Amino acid sequence: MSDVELFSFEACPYAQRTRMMLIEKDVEYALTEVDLYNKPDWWKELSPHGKVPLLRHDGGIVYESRVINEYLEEVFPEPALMPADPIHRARARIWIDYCDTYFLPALHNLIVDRHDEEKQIGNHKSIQDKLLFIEKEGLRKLSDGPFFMGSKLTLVDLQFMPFIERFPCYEELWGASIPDECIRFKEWVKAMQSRDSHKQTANPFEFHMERYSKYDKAA
Ligand SMILES: N[C@@H](CCC(=O)N[C@@H](CS)C(=O)NCC(=O)O)C(=O)O
Repeated sequence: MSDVELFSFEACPYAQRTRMMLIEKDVEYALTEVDLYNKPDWWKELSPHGKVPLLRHDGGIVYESRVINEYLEEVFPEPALMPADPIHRARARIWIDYCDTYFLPALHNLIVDRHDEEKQIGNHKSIQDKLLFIEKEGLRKLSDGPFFMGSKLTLVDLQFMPFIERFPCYEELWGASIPDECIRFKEWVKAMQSRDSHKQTANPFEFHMERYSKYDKAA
């Protein structure tokens, strides 16, 4: 039996990517919660940059959620969570990258500019444009769904889902919205919400609101 330990934080969407991955792969693992507000000394020694998630497997350390999930895909190949043929694998990587390089920074700007009404108008448009790009260039062209790459869930779906779970807070607090044309996107959300990996790792709207509301109270 392999020895897998995940260092995580309940509210962290990046760590949730990896918790979902381990559930999808049906890998047994030990979960260690790290108090990020009061980092213990052992954590500072273990983690090079202090961020969760961090995976320890057979004595080796891996960090960065995307790299951890790719590593888990290699060491636990079944069920496969990447497409088999190279062109589809490349496309999956393009969308995994799109999430972190384009989509997440757009969401993050909503928090950064929360006190600037003018900038928020641009931020709302930017998020809508990105969701439409995901809908038209991603979901509709890649497959018939319900997942990004087809009938089977892949790492692409895990990359996005924790942030979409939190999207209602971005709507409620900072005025983001999903365009009506994002039909496939909404079907994708439903398909993801029905996965055990999501059900077992998701937190309710109120849980996320409590955390995100703190930004609004801060200067
Ligand atoms: N790029 C990283 C981001 C991880 C990250 O930002 N984790 C946050 C919690 S959601 C964290 O550990 N923050 C603690 C810190 O920055 O000191 C990944 O994908 O794993």
